[in-house]
Formats: sequence, C-alpha cells, structure tokens
Amino acid sequence: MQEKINQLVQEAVHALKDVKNINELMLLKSKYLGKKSAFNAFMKELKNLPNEEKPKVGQMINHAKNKISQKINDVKTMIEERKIKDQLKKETIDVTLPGKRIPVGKKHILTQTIEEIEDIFIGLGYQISEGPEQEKDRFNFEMLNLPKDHPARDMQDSLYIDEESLLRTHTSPVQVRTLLSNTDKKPVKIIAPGRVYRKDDDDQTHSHQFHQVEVLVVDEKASLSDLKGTLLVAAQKLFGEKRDIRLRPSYFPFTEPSVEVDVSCYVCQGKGCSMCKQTGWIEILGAGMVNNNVLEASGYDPEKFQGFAIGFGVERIAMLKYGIDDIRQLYTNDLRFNSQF
Ligand code: 2NL
Repeated sequence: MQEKINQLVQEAVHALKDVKNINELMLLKSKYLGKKSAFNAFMKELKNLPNEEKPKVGQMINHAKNKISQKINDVKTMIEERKIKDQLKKETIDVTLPGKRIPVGKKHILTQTIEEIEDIFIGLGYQISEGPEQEKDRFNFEMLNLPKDHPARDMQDSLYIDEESLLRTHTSPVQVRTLLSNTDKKPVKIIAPGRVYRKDDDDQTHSHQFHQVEVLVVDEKASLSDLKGTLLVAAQKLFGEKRDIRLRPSYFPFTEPSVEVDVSCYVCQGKGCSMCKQTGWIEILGAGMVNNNVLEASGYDPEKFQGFAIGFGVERIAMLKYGIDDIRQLYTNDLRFNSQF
C-alpha cells in the first residue's frame, strides 16, 4: 500500500509539471484529490486493514494528499503569476513610438470672417440680430422703399416661393423687423449677419446664395460723420491700421444719401498696382443714411430720428483679405482649400 501511495504521489507530481493552464490544473486536482480519486479509494479501504495499521496508513494517505495539494497550489500561483506577466508584457506602452495624429477641424473661412466682423461691431457696442431666410415681400422690399415695380422685385432677380414669399435678397428685413418690434421706438444699434439669395448664374464672382452683414444705427443724432468714423474703424480692423477710406456717391433705394466705400489698397499702400487696378483704392461695401421712407414705414419719426446703414458682402471681404480668386471655392468644401485658413 505504501508503495502504491508513493507511486501515486510521483505520478501526480510528474503530471503537474506539464500543466499549462488553470483548467488542466483543476482536472488534475479532481483526478488526485476528488471523490473518485485513488486516494479516496485508499481511505475507503482503511477499514479493511488490521487496527494497528490503520493510523499509520491513514497518516500516510493524508501526508500524500497534503503534499499533492501543496504542489497544486504552487502550480496555481505560478500559472497566475505567468498570466499577469504576459498581460503586462502585452499591454506595455512604447512611449518612444510616434503619436497618432488626430485631425482637428476648424471653422470655415466664411464663418471666421463673419465672426471677425461681429467682434468688431460688438466691440463698438452693437447687438446681433437674426431673422428668417424665407421672407415676406413686404419686409424684404416694400418696407425698404422698393416699390412694386422696382426691377429687383422681378422674378428674374429674386427667388420667389409664392406671390408673397421669397428667399431674402439681403439681410435688411432683419433690421426692418427689429425696428418694427421695437414698440417703444428706442434707438437701435444692431448688425444682421446671414445668408441671402439672388437669382444669379454662378460664376467666378457670382453665387445664387451668399452672406451679408448689415449694420444699422437709428438714433436722434446718428450722423454721416458717425457713419464715416464707423467705416474707418471697421476698415482698419479688417484690412490693417494703416488703411484709409474714401466715399463715393451712389444709390440704394433704402438710403439717402448713399455711398460706395473704398479702402486704400493694402497691397501697394495706395500707390497703384494690379490688385487695385492702378487706382490705389478697392471697393469694399455700400452704405448710407437711412431713407426717411424706411424710418417712417417702421414707425420712427424722421423729424426726430435719423440713422445710418452699412451692407457688406462677406464673400467679397474674405476674397479680398485672403486672395481667393473664385467665389465657388468657398462652397465646394475641398479640404485642401478649407484647411489653408
Ligand atoms: C451693399 C449695400 C447696403 C443697407 C445695405 C439698409 C438697411 C436698412 C435701412 C437702410 Cl433696414 N439700409 N441696408 C444700406 C446701404 C447699403 O448694402 O452693397 N451690400 C452688399
């Protein structure tokens, strides 16, 4: 019996050497120490032994079982340690590897330009107003001193939705709505940025949809010299501190008098070059004193109030500032173009 037990212990120790994982280990544990194991069979045979041998053989069996149990625990610890080591090795971070570049998005150049213009006017104490892109003929034209037979109201020039509604052709209706909703007839100092639509064929310099920022001040004493000062500050912030401006007479139905505004050429400092067609000046926007008919239509007494308005084309400003030669590049969303700004 003693020989059998020793043999079994040796067999178990040998088998344990080849164990690769916890599963195999548990199978061996059950084989040598479980209910159906050879040791259990020995225990059952104890009762058939002579009394004086029982304690000795019992002790031997227990000793052998403890030895195997101890070995199993050792192997278990080893397997677990190996597993953790392997895992640590697998999960090691090589800090010397080059990082993965995560592409970072940015605002479109038109958005950047709109926000730059907004910031300039916020700095001058203006508030930002917004309104719908689908407008009533009344707000888009009638209230702005554009009578029924005005050519701009022709289907050829505007995108009508039905008899009364169209896609706004400028952001002026936002200003009209602000003046109308201001029931106390308090002074107004706002800018209206947004998308506008014209029935144009798209080419290098035209687009059927583009962006405008309009500026409106209505107050008791807002004057043409206030307009000139505002224009000079805006032009210098946009095109550089050294710029000068020039006003030329012009015509808009909603302003009287009306002016076209030029900025001194930022390429040749006004000396004359291909950028400014040898004139030293570049046309940037239109402006004027709010027409009395517009003030009256929105409930402001022209005897008491006056004001000025400015209209920018955002695309034109961005194209001038960044040397973009085709307006369509602003809409095609080619990353090679967009990511330059
Ligand atoms: C241009 C010229 C302009 C206005 C827009 C305006 C708005 C109201 C009253 C009076 Cl509510 N005027 N807007 C005035 C003058 C010029 O835009 O060339 N824009 C691209």
